[in-house]
Amino acid sequence: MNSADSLAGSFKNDFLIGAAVNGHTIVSQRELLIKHYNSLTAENEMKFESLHPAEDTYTFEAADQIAQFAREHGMKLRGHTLVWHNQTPDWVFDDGNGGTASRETLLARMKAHIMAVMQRYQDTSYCWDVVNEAVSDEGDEWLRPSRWLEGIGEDYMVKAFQFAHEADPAALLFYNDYNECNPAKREKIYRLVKTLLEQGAPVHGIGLQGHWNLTEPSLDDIRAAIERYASLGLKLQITEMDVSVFAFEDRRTDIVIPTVEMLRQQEQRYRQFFELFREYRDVLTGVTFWGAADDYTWLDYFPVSGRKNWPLLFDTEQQPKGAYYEVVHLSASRATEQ
Ligand code: HXH
Repeated sequence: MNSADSLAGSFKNDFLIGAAVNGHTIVSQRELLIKHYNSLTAENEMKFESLHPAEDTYTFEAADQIAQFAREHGMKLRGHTLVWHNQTPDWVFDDGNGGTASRETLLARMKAHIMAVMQRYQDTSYCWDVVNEAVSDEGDEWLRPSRWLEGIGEDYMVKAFQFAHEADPAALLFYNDYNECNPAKREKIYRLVKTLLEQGAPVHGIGLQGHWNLTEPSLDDIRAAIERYASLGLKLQITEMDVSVFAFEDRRTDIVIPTVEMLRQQEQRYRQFFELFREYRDVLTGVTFWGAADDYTWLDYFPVSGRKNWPLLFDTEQQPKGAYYEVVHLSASRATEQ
Protein backbone atom coordinates (compact mmCIF):
# COMPACT_ATOMS: atom_id res chain seq x y z
CA MET A 1 0.00 0.00 0.00
CA ASN A 2 1.26 3.45 -0.88
CA SER A 3 1.79 5.29 2.40
CA ALA A 4 -0.22 8.24 1.09
CA ASP A 5 -3.27 5.94 0.86
CA SER A 6 -3.67 5.92 4.61
CA LEU A 7 -3.84 8.45 7.39
CA ALA A 8 -1.09 6.91 9.51
CA GLY A 9 1.01 6.25 6.40
CA SER A 10 0.81 9.90 5.44
CA PHE A 11 2.36 10.89 8.75
CA LYS A 12 4.69 7.96 9.23
CA ASN A 13 7.74 10.22 9.29
CA ASP A 14 6.07 12.69 11.65
CA PHE A 15 4.08 11.11 14.50
CA LEU A 16 1.82 8.19 15.36
CA ILE A 17 -1.85 8.40 14.41
CA GLY A 18 -4.13 6.81 16.97
CA ALA A 19 -7.80 6.17 17.63
CA ALA A 20 -9.74 5.46 20.80
CA VAL A 21 -11.60 2.16 20.54
CA ASN A 22 -13.92 0.00 22.61
CA GLY A 23 -15.06 -3.61 22.53
CA HIS A 24 -17.69 -2.77 19.92
CA THR A 25 -15.62 -0.63 17.57
CA ILE A 26 -12.70 -3.06 17.32
CA VAL A 27 -15.27 -5.20 15.49
CA SER A 28 -17.41 -2.59 13.69
CA GLN A 29 -14.43 -0.45 12.62
CA ARG A 30 -11.90 -3.25 12.26
CA GLU A 31 -10.84 -2.66 8.64
CA LEU A 32 -10.77 1.11 9.01
CA LEU A 33 -8.59 0.86 12.11
CA ILE A 34 -6.16 -1.54 10.45
CA LYS A 35 -5.86 0.60 7.34
CA HIS A 36 -5.61 4.10 8.78
CA TYR A 37 -4.30 4.01 12.34
CA ASN A 38 -1.06 2.77 13.89
CA SER A 39 -1.93 3.34 17.55
CA LEU A 40 -4.89 2.58 19.80
CA THR A 41 -6.21 3.83 23.12
CA ALA A 42 -8.95 2.09 25.07
CA GLU A 43 -11.78 4.59 25.43
CA ASN A 44 -12.92 3.20 28.80
CA GLU A 45 -11.60 -0.34 29.17
CA MET A 46 -8.34 0.55 30.95
CA LYS A 47 -9.88 2.98 33.42
CA PHE A 48 -9.88 2.13 37.13
CA GLU A 49 -13.61 1.36 37.27
CA SER A 50 -13.38 -0.99 34.28
CA LEU A 51 -10.31 -2.92 35.47
CA HIS A 52 -10.62 -2.95 39.23
CA PRO A 53 -14.25 -2.93 40.45
CA ALA A 54 -13.42 -4.29 43.92
CA GLU A 55 -10.21 -4.45 45.94
CA ASP A 56 -9.51 -8.11 45.15
CA THR A 57 -11.16 -8.20 41.72
CA TYR A 58 -9.54 -7.30 38.44
CA THR A 59 -11.57 -7.55 35.21
CA PHE A 60 -9.08 -7.54 32.36
CA GLU A 61 -11.08 -9.25 29.59
CA ALA A 62 -12.24 -6.21 27.62
CA ALA A 63 -8.87 -4.46 27.91
CA ASP A 64 -7.08 -7.68 26.94
CA GLN A 65 -9.06 -7.81 23.70
CA ILE A 66 -7.96 -4.31 22.78
CA ALA A 67 -4.33 -5.06 23.63
CA GLN A 68 -4.60 -8.26 21.58
CA PHE A 69 -5.99 -6.33 18.60
CA ALA A 70 -3.08 -3.88 18.81
CA ARG A 71 -0.51 -6.71 18.97
CA GLU A 72 -2.11 -8.65 16.12
CA HIS A 73 -1.97 -5.66 13.81
CA GLY A 74 1.40 -4.27 14.88
CA MET A 75 -0.15 -1.16 16.42
CA LYS A 76 1.07 0.82 19.41
CA LEU A 77 -1.08 1.11 22.51
CA ARG A 78 -1.45 4.20 24.75
CA GLY A 79 -2.56 3.33 28.25
CA HIS A 80 -5.43 5.49 29.56
CA THR A 81 -5.67 6.19 32.50
CA LEU A 82 -4.31 5.32 35.96
CA VAL A 83 -5.15 8.10 38.43
CA TRP A 84 -8.25 10.20 37.79
CA HIS A 85 -11.09 11.74 39.82
CA ASN A 86 -13.69 10.17 37.49
CA GLN A 87 -14.57 6.58 36.65
CA THR A 88 -12.86 5.37 39.81
CA PRO A 89 -14.91 3.17 42.14
CA ASP A 90 -15.93 4.35 45.61
CA TRP A 91 -14.25 1.40 47.34
CA VAL A 92 -10.86 2.96 46.62
CA PHE A 93 -11.64 5.91 48.88
CA ASP A 94 -13.66 4.10 51.59
CA ASP A 95 -12.25 2.54 54.76
CA GLY A 96 -14.93 -0.17 54.76
CA ASN A 97 -16.49 1.19 57.97
CA GLY A 98 -18.37 4.14 56.54
CA GLY A 99 -15.36 6.43 56.79
CA THR A 100 -12.68 7.53 54.35
CA ALA A 101 -9.51 5.59 53.68
CA SER A 102 -6.26 6.85 55.22
CA ARG A 103 -3.38 8.32 53.22
CA GLU A 104 -1.42 5.06 53.66
CA THR A 105 -4.32 2.93 52.46
CA LEU A 106 -4.89 5.16 49.45
CA LEU A 107 -1.22 5.08 48.49
CA ALA A 108 -1.12 1.30 48.88
CA ARG A 109 -4.22 0.93 46.70
CA MET A 110 -2.88 3.31 44.10
CA LYS A 111 0.39 1.41 43.97
CA ALA A 112 -1.26 -2.02 43.77
CA HIS A 113 -3.48 -0.83 40.93
CA ILE A 114 -0.68 0.78 38.93
CA MET A 115 1.58 -2.25 39.37
CA ALA A 116 -1.06 -4.77 38.33
CA VAL A 117 -2.30 -2.83 35.33
CA MET A 118 0.98 -1.58 33.91
CA GLN A 119 2.69 -4.92 34.31
CA ARG A 120 -0.15 -6.72 32.59
CA TYR A 121 0.14 -4.51 29.50
CA GLN A 122 3.89 -3.96 29.70
CA ASP A 123 4.55 -5.86 26.47
CA THR A 124 2.05 -3.81 24.47
CA SER A 125 1.56 -0.39 26.01
CA TYR A 126 4.49 1.94 25.38
CA CYS A 127 3.06 4.89 27.32
CA TRP A 128 0.48 5.73 29.96
CA ASP A 129 -1.63 8.66 31.02
CA VAL A 130 -0.60 8.40 34.67
CA VAL A 131 -2.65 11.33 35.91
CA ASN A 132 -5.69 12.67 34.09
CA GLU A 133 -7.36 16.07 34.56
CA ALA A 134 -5.93 17.10 37.94
CA VAL A 135 -6.03 20.84 37.26
CA SER A 136 -9.04 23.00 38.06
CA ASP A 137 -11.05 24.94 35.48
CA GLU A 138 -12.21 27.38 38.13
CA GLY A 139 -10.71 30.86 38.52
CA ASP A 140 -7.63 30.96 40.71
CA GLU A 141 -8.01 27.42 42.02
CA TRP A 142 -4.95 25.41 40.95
CA LEU A 143 -5.62 21.75 41.63
CA ARG A 144 -9.05 20.19 41.21
CA PRO A 145 -10.59 19.10 44.51
CA SER A 146 -10.65 15.30 44.30
CA ARG A 147 -10.68 12.34 46.63
CA TRP A 148 -7.08 11.58 45.66
CA LEU A 149 -5.98 15.10 46.61
CA GLU A 150 -8.03 15.20 49.79
CA GLY A 151 -7.01 11.72 50.92
CA ILE A 152 -3.31 11.77 50.09
CA GLY A 153 -2.33 15.42 49.80
CA GLU A 154 -0.57 17.36 47.05
CA ASP A 155 2.13 14.72 46.61
CA TYR A 156 -0.36 12.20 45.23
CA MET A 157 0.81 12.88 41.69
CA VAL A 158 4.54 12.55 42.46
CA LYS A 159 3.68 9.20 44.04
CA ALA A 160 1.62 8.11 41.05
CA PHE A 161 4.48 8.85 38.63
CA GLN A 162 6.99 7.09 40.91
CA PHE A 163 4.82 3.99 41.16
CA ALA A 164 4.30 3.98 37.40
CA HIS A 165 8.02 4.26 36.73
CA GLU A 166 8.67 1.41 39.15
CA ALA A 167 5.97 -0.73 37.52
CA ASP A 168 7.40 -0.33 34.00
CA PRO A 169 10.63 1.63 33.76
CA ALA A 170 10.42 1.64 29.96
CA ALA A 171 6.96 3.22 29.76
CA LEU A 172 6.64 6.88 28.78
CA LEU A 173 4.61 8.62 31.45
CA PHE A 174 2.17 11.42 30.63
CA TYR A 175 0.17 14.06 32.42
CA ASN A 176 -3.07 14.49 30.38
CA ASP A 177 -5.67 17.28 30.50
CA TYR A 178 -8.43 19.11 28.59
CA ASN A 179 -9.04 22.83 27.96
CA GLU A 180 -5.29 22.63 27.72
CA CYS A 181 -4.99 25.56 25.31
CA ASN A 182 -6.97 27.97 27.48
CA PRO A 183 -4.26 30.43 28.56
CA ALA A 184 -5.24 30.46 32.25
CA LYS A 185 -5.51 26.68 32.48
CA ARG A 186 -2.38 26.25 30.36
CA GLU A 187 -0.40 28.13 32.99
CA LYS A 188 -1.82 25.95 35.77
CA ILE A 189 -0.91 22.80 33.85
CA TYR A 190 2.56 24.18 33.11
CA ARG A 191 3.04 25.01 36.78
CA LEU A 192 1.88 21.56 37.85
CA VAL A 193 4.18 19.66 35.51
CA LYS A 194 7.10 21.98 36.31
CA THR A 195 6.55 21.36 40.02
CA LEU A 196 6.36 17.60 39.45
CA LEU A 197 9.65 17.67 37.54
CA GLU A 198 11.29 19.77 40.28
CA GLN A 199 10.18 17.16 42.79
CA GLY A 200 11.88 14.49 40.71
CA ALA A 201 8.73 12.87 39.35
CA PRO A 202 9.41 10.81 36.20
CA VAL A 203 7.14 12.73 33.84
CA HIS A 204 8.03 12.29 30.17
CA GLY A 205 5.20 13.95 28.35
CA ILE A 206 2.10 16.11 28.39
CA GLY A 207 -1.09 14.97 26.71
CA LEU A 208 -3.19 17.71 25.16
CA GLN A 209 -6.61 16.11 24.90
CA GLY A 210 -7.61 18.25 21.92
CA HIS A 211 -11.40 18.23 22.34
CA TRP A 212 -11.81 21.24 20.08
CA ASN A 213 -14.54 22.74 17.90
CA LEU A 214 -15.02 24.89 14.80
CA THR A 215 -14.03 28.12 16.50
CA GLU A 216 -12.20 27.26 19.71
CA PRO A 217 -9.44 27.18 20.68
CA SER A 218 -7.74 29.65 18.35
CA LEU A 219 -4.68 28.54 16.41
CA ASP A 220 -2.66 31.12 18.32
CA ASP A 221 -3.71 29.60 21.64
CA ILE A 222 -2.86 26.10 20.42
CA ARG A 223 0.56 27.22 19.24
CA ALA A 224 1.21 29.06 22.50
CA ALA A 225 0.24 25.97 24.51
CA ILE A 226 2.55 23.73 22.46
CA GLU A 227 5.42 26.19 22.89
CA ARG A 228 4.85 26.56 26.61
CA TYR A 229 4.60 22.84 27.36
CA ALA A 230 7.53 22.02 25.07
CA SER A 231 9.65 24.53 26.99
CA LEU A 232 9.65 22.01 29.86
CA GLY A 233 11.71 19.72 27.65
CA LEU A 234 8.97 17.09 27.41
CA LYS A 235 7.38 15.25 24.51
CA LEU A 236 3.81 16.22 23.66
CA GLN A 237 0.93 14.23 22.25
CA ILE A 238 -2.55 15.17 21.14
CA THR A 239 -4.35 12.39 22.99
CA GLU A 240 -8.13 12.67 22.45
CA MET A 241 -8.68 14.79 19.38
CA ASP A 242 -12.08 15.61 17.95
CA VAL A 243 -13.51 18.72 16.33
CA SER A 244 -17.13 19.15 17.38
CA VAL A 245 -19.37 20.84 14.83
CA PHE A 246 -21.16 22.57 17.71
CA ALA A 247 -19.83 25.44 19.77
CA PHE A 248 -19.69 24.67 23.48
CA GLU A 249 -22.76 26.81 24.30
CA ASP A 250 -24.75 25.45 21.33
CA ARG A 251 -27.60 23.30 22.64
CA ARG A 252 -29.51 22.78 19.34
CA THR A 253 -30.98 19.32 18.83
CA ASP A 254 -32.63 19.87 15.41
CA ILE A 255 -29.50 19.33 13.26
CA VAL A 256 -29.66 15.74 12.02
CA ILE A 257 -27.01 15.96 9.32
CA PRO A 258 -23.99 18.27 9.36
CA THR A 259 -24.53 21.40 7.28
CA VAL A 260 -22.29 22.18 4.30
CA GLU A 261 -20.95 25.15 6.22
CA MET A 262 -20.06 23.02 9.25
CA LEU A 263 -18.14 20.57 7.09
CA ARG A 264 -16.37 23.36 5.23
CA GLN A 265 -15.22 24.96 8.48
CA GLN A 266 -14.22 21.58 9.88
CA GLU A 267 -12.07 20.90 6.81
CA GLN A 268 -10.33 24.22 7.22
CA ARG A 269 -9.75 23.67 10.94
CA TYR A 270 -8.34 20.17 10.47
CA ARG A 271 -6.02 21.43 7.77
CA GLN A 272 -4.75 24.21 10.03
CA PHE A 273 -4.30 21.85 12.98
CA PHE A 274 -2.26 19.35 11.02
CA GLU A 275 -0.18 22.10 9.42
CA LEU A 276 0.67 23.22 12.94
CA PHE A 277 1.30 19.67 14.17
CA ARG A 278 3.68 19.09 11.31
CA GLU A 279 5.62 22.20 12.31
CA TYR A 280 6.09 20.68 15.74
CA ARG A 281 6.93 17.15 14.64
CA ASP A 282 10.12 17.21 16.73
CA VAL A 283 8.20 17.47 20.01
CA LEU A 284 4.85 15.98 18.98
CA THR A 285 5.07 12.19 18.99
CA GLY A 286 1.44 11.21 18.49
CA VAL A 287 -1.99 12.44 17.45
CA THR A 288 -4.80 10.25 18.76
CA PHE A 289 -8.45 10.81 17.82
CA TRP A 290 -11.18 10.08 20.37
CA GLY A 291 -12.84 7.67 17.97
CA ALA A 292 -12.13 6.51 14.42
CA ALA A 293 -15.22 7.51 12.39
CA ASP A 294 -18.45 9.46 12.88
CA ASP A 295 -20.57 6.30 13.20
CA TYR A 296 -19.47 6.21 16.83
CA THR A 297 -18.33 9.16 18.93
CA TRP A 298 -18.75 9.90 22.65
CA LEU A 299 -20.01 13.34 21.52
CA ASP A 300 -23.24 11.71 20.26
CA TYR A 301 -24.38 11.62 23.84
CA PHE A 302 -22.45 14.44 25.43
CA PRO A 303 -22.92 17.18 26.51
CA VAL A 304 -26.36 17.38 24.80
CA SER A 305 -28.15 14.06 25.18
CA GLY A 306 -29.31 12.37 21.99
CA ARG A 307 -27.69 14.93 19.67
CA LYS A 308 -25.42 13.45 17.06
CA ASN A 309 -22.03 14.96 16.28
CA TRP A 310 -19.59 14.49 13.38
CA PRO A 311 -16.19 15.34 14.81
CA LEU A 312 -13.79 12.93 13.06
CA LEU A 313 -12.06 12.46 9.69
CA PHE A 314 -14.25 9.54 8.52
CA ASP A 315 -18.03 9.76 8.09
CA THR A 316 -20.84 7.59 9.45
CA GLU A 317 -20.18 5.13 6.58
CA GLN A 318 -16.51 5.09 7.59
CA GLN A 319 -15.63 6.83 4.31
CA PRO A 320 -13.02 9.63 4.23
CA LYS A 321 -14.51 13.11 4.66
CA GLY A 322 -13.32 16.28 2.98
CA ALA A 323 -11.34 16.93 6.16
CA TYR A 324 -9.45 13.66 5.62
CA TYR A 325 -8.31 14.78 2.17
CA GLU A 326 -7.26 18.19 3.48
CA VAL A 327 -5.06 16.52 6.07
CA VAL A 328 -3.61 13.83 3.82
CA HIS A 329 -2.96 16.16 0.86
CA LEU A 330 -1.05 18.37 3.20
CA SER A 331 1.49 15.65 3.81
CA ALA A 332 1.43 14.54 0.16
CA SER A 333 2.27 18.04 -1.04
CA ARG A 334 5.11 18.17 1.47
CA ALA A 335 6.46 14.83 0.29
CA THR A 336 6.70 16.08 -3.29
CA GLU A 337 8.27 19.37 -2.19
CA GLN A 338 11.12 17.59 -0.44
C1 HXH B 1 -12.10 13.01 28.51
N1 HXH B 1 -12.60 14.02 29.39
C2 HXH B 1 -11.52 11.80 29.27
O1 HXH B 1 -10.12 11.94 29.42
C3 HXH B 1 -11.79 10.49 28.56
O2 HXH B 1 -11.34 9.44 29.39
C4 HXH B 1 -13.26 10.31 28.28
O3 HXH B 1 -13.52 9.05 27.67
C5 HXH B 1 -13.72 11.43 27.46
C6 HXH B 1 -13.15 12.63 27.55
C7 HXH B 1 -13.02 15.26 28.78
C8 HXH B 1 -14.01 16.00 29.63
C9 HXH B 1 -13.59 16.70 30.72
C10 HXH B 1 -14.50 17.37 31.53
C11 HXH B 1 -15.82 17.35 31.23
C12 HXH B 1 -16.25 16.64 30.13
C13 HXH B 1 -15.33 15.97 29.34
O4 HXH B 1 -16.66 18.05 32.07
C14 HXH B 1 -17.76 18.65 31.58
C15 HXH B 1 -18.97 18.36 32.16
C16 HXH B 1 -20.12 18.94 31.67
C17 HXH B 1 -20.03 19.82 30.60
C18 HXH B 1 -18.82 20.11 30.03
C19 HXH B 1 -17.68 19.52 30.52
